[in-house]
Amino acid sequence: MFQDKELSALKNLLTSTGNVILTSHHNPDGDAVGSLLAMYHYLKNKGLNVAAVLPNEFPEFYSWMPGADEILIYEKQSKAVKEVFEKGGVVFSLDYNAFHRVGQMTDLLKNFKGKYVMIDHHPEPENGYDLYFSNIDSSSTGEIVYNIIKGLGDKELINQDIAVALYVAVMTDTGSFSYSCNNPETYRVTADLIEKGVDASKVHKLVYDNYSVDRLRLMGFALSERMIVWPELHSAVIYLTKEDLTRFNYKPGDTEGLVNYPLSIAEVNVSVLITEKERKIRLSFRSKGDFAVNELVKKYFDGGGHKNAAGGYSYVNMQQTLKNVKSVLEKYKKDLDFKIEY
Ligand SMILES: [Mn+2]
Repeated sequence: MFQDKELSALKNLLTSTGNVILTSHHNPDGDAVGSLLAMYHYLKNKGLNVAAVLPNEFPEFYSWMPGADEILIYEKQSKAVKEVFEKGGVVFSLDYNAFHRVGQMTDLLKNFKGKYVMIDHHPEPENGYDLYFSNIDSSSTGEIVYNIIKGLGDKELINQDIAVALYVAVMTDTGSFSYSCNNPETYRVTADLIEKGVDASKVHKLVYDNYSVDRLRLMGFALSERMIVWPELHSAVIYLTKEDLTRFNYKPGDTEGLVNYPLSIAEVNVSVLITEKERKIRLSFRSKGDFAVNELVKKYFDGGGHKNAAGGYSYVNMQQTLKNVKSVLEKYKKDLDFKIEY
């Protein structure tokens, strides 16, 4: 997948550096945590001095993953993280394509005195990196990490811990192999990971059958009380206010996957999850077929992402945000009127 030139540049970078810092994006998902931990174990086993850093806490249902307790969380351990960055060396951006995606860690990353490597599958990677492993056709960053390790001739170094981390990355970023899953290569990688000792059904249970009572009730409430369907726009939104989240003792990750549920309605082609945060409103878009939500989000909601999954922000109140979302979708009314057929 990647050229020898890039791989040998990476090899040189790794042999010449004394310090590696692995990072992933704000509000880390399974691909962020999985690709981070896979690289962490791999480089540590290679004898490198490596730190794994996340801007804020990952969801509790990833805490069972081997090495998860060794990840430094900037929000809680800013001093330790700053010390790691002061050492210089190489910083890796896993599963994100622009500096600002690390939220509160952005300045730290920008002022870093060392080399930058991006490993990611989002479109339009930002300039400023020394080395790119960017492929938008990969199911996940985890799949790219697998190909890098293999490309470096270290396939036999993929042990069970690395394989499990990579499997979590692929599984979560494909919605358990239900989207971004048309490339046979993804299954070759997955088959290999299972051969390395991944118990696929157990991993699925650990990630998905790990709800708190509050989380499941929040989901029920969201679907029955907070979902609006606009049949003429083939769209549905779920909106959750701060009060709603507090009522169900919201914890990070509690709304993960919720945005996909309205898409299970036959006529719905776009689903939007709108959640009220401290000083802004977060929007998460999902779509079916060829309707590209990343373009819409980039144009109107200060964000971006993949064709069928993108996220952005709104800086007005919830009622106004709902109105804005509806009027933006109205602009796409014609494009939204389609049916998935065999
Ligand atoms: Mn990803």
